[in-house]
Amino acid sequence: MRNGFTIKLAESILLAGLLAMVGFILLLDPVTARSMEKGKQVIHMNASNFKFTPDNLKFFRPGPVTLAVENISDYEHNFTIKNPKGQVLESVDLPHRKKTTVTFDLPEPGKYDFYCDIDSHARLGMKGQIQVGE
Ligand SMILES: [Cu+2]
Repeated sequence: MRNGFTIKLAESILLAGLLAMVGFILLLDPVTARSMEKGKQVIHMNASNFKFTPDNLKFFRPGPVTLAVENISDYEHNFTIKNPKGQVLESVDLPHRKKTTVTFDLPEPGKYDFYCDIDSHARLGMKGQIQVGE
């Protein structure tokens, strides 16, 4: 009876620890956690003056990505992404106070730079990177 209780208690503590760990990982890095889901990957991103949030995304493998980019500022912005060779993959304007959905393929492992192509916004910090693979 006493031993059974002790084992049950140890199991409960172990389980609680595991759940806490999983919760912590999800809290710590929601983007990476979400990228582990199968199928279509939809990531929410904010565009403001002069920053994308998040500005750094990682995916384990190549594939299609859908970004829901919300321009939370009162100014026009743009989302342009280049492939690892520096060629423009996709470029969409982001009307102010609106959410714009953009879908593109990340065909190969590597680093994909994205930025706002309006005036000097990228130089002011409106840029980021998507990494595919290790
Ligand atoms: Cu901009």
